[in-house]
Amino acid sequence: MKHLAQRVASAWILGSLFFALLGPAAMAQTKGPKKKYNVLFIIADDLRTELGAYGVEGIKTPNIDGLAARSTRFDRAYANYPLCNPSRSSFLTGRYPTETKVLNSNDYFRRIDPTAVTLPQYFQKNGYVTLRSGKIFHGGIDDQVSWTEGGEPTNPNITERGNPNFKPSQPSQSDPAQAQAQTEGANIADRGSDRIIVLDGDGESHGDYKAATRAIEMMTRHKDQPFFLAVGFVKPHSPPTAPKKFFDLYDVNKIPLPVDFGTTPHALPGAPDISISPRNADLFIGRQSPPDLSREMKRAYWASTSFMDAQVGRVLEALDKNGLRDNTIVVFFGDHGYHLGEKGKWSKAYSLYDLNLRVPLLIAMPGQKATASKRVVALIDLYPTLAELCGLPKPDRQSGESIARVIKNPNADFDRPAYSYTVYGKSFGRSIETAKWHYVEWDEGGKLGNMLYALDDDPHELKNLSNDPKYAKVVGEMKKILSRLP
Ligand SMILES: [Ca+2]
Repeated sequence: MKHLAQRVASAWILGSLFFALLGPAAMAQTKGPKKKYNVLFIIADDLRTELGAYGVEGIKTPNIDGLAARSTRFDRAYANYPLCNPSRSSFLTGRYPTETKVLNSNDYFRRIDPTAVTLPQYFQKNGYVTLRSGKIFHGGIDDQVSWTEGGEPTNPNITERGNPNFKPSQPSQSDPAQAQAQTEGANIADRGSDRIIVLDGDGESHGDYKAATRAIEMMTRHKDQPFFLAVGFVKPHSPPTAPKKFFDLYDVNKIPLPVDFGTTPHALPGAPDISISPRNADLFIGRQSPPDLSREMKRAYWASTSFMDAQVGRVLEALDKNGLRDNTIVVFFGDHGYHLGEKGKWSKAYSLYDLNLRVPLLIAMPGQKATASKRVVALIDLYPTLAELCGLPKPDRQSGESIARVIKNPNADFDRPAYSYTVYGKSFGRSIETAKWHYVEWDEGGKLGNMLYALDDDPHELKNLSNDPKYAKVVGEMKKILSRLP
């Protein structure tokens, strides 16, 4: 023992001598902490996996595809609720919608849980500058304490549950993305039976263009300190909007319609009626969607997506111009999926079908190569993931799990069902996605129906297997998983 102690002591003396000779600067170089990563957190609104990077033929999304070429692409990433406010409140706090209790477009999560610590707020507590540009939380329900810069007071009218004086939130003057509704009024061209908006030039008048400009300005000004920059684009959320040049990218006759296309929203035979709401909420509202107008509408969604892609490109270009690519983690994703005529539906509300829950998710670590993962992950996993990737302490009260290991190795073990929820009138639906199955229960115990799909064999979810006795055991396993979830 004495011998060992002497050896340790002499090693220590030698070490001290070494650093004394080289001085503190060398010590910092050899042992000091690495420069903290920045986070560039980009959200698109109502964007399903409708991107070139996800194998969709014909759509033009060169900038997001370029990001995918240096990212881990998640092929089975899911929103935890198919609606803006509940989804965003969930992934920004790392809690399931059934835990945040935010289940509509009007509730403010902090009113329900004043102690919530949001993802940007957590970064701020850990020494980051947190910057917001555009729609991150839902319109009118920003969380000002989350942001060092760019936050806005929450509109009290929108957040009071059951308030008889409730008014929809007014577009904000100070935030360009929220003000987009005002600027969009200028160049309306009615194409078909729904409102499709064609902008002039590069779309400089639009909130998404302005949100990118503001993000670039913030990034440039804060490039020397660790930042968490959240940029939220409202496209391709309805109304479909883009400058003319993005419509011109597409020949309307070549826009494909889905295999289960219909002119009115309806569940397929064998699926519960409640699985498709009879009324569209976003596009073709309260009217039929014949094939020619549907092609026109889908083209407009594509144009709108290409316009948003161009704004992502501007922000990524600024990242490079500022020399920040080597120390910035880039995350790009959508807040939930969408129906573009599948099962006759043109919106997102109340659907728990796979395409309505699945979102694009790209995470680019500095210096990594393109890779793709088939692991089932969920948006609530983002919070603990970004904390781990940036070396922050493990955050409290997280219902998701870090997927950092899947980013490093796309085949790493990660076996957690993605759990999604929706309210539908006085009923509700619960969905779980596993490696092999997608299971949905409508109302308590499936009182209003259930659905089971084998996605590898039936990617469009055409054949509900839940009532086939052959799959009774699988249904039993799925019920067991659901029973453990909040
Ligand atoms: Ca949305």
